[in-house]
Amino acid sequence: MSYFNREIETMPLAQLRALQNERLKKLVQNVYHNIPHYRQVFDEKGLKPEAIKGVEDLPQIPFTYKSALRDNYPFGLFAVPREKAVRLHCSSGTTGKPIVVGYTQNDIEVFAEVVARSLYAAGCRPGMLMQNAYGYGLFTGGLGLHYGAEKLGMTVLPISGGGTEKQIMLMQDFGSEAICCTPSYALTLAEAMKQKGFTPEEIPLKYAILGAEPWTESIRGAVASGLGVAASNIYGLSEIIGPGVSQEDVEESGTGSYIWEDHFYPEIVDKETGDPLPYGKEGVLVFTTLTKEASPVLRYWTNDITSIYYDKSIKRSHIKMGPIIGRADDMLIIRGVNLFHTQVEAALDGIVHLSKNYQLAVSRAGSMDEVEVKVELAPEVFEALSKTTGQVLSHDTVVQAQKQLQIKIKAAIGLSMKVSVLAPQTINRSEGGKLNRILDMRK
Ligand code: DLL
Repeated sequence: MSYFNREIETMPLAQLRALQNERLKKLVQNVYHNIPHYRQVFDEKGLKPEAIKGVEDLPQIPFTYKSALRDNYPFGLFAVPREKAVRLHCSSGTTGKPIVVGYTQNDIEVFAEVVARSLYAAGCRPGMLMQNAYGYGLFTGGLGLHYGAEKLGMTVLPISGGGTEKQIMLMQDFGSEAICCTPSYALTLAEAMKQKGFTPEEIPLKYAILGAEPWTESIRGAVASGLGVAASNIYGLSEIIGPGVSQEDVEESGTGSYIWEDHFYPEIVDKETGDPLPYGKEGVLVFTTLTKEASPVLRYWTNDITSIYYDKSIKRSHIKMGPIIGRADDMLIIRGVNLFHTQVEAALDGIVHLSKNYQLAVSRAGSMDEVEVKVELAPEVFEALSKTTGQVLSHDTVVQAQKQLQIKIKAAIGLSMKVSVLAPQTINRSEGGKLNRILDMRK
């Protein structure tokens, strides 16, 4: 099959709704009869599965929170016997135990299909060489992108995350045309290649498919100029399927990412009341998996904050979502001020000596919350300074950059924060290459 999947991706809205309604009715019957948790949720509300006739009835159904996956660990939310799942993935939970999701053979095919669609939208074509630098393993990124790229007919290099030297060597030797990784790793690669003296024109990459953590237009700019690529956003979460829930079209850059709504039905709801919000309003993103067999979910509360909207001047009929501007559970309240870490990222924009690799360390001194912004120096600045002084962190240039950031943060956000400038690669990355943006030491 070829991707673009014209029949599905340009399906008239009325037809798409009819398809969603059909799928939803089946899904509700399935979860009611096969997952005790959902039967209990429905019974407690006195809600009959037959009452759900289409997507407009979804608000009658209570949300599914991460806690439901945790409480039913490991396989309690499966709609099929564990033996029918051909694969399991895990993602970190709020406690020590991860949350577990299963995939039937058909789920694996749907997963590959939505990722193949996504990669096509990102500019990838059959025959191109894809360097897959997402972590392979329990994380959905590696295998998710892998199967999708194969399905599209690409040549996949399953190099996984890390090992920057080898990434660069194989990229140059093999001529990788596309790379998928986290935005922070794309920046690391760009910095490393610059240090080695490569110009963007000497890098074979054309496309970068970035996701698994929030990022901004300023990061897009840095990756585009550093690697000489067109970078697009891929979004997803384990509880829904993994990467490929939504994807930005490379030719519609900055206008949002298409949600493949024949499989994943989105809603935006108020983060306090749970009430549905109109298109274009920001709130918590909620998903219902319309076709998942092993781990279906109804109204999964992602905690991701964004908006959804139909964009008329575009190639596909599916709804789009904006960038993730924060997490409902990640929003910090610091001395009464609401704070998203992306606001600090925006303040970093234009401070050339600092990289975009940062972390907010939140602590409490007495009753006052304190935020320390830890930010890594740009590698080339670090190197130049080490050569001249050997005393990187007290150098004037560093102090200046530090002050500049402090002043910008105060002006833009209204908070005074301590800024610490660190050597490159000193902030911890977690499994999958993600940089934890918030280190909350108050709890
Ligand atoms: O991160 C799946 C994925 C892999 C997506 C590779 C894209 C590429 P989880 O580990 O379950 O799954 O984490 C899901 O990561 O709820 C968001 O908060 C965040 N996230 C994922 N993609 C994006 C993105 C994978 N493009 C959680 N922009 C989600 C912002 C993202 N946040």
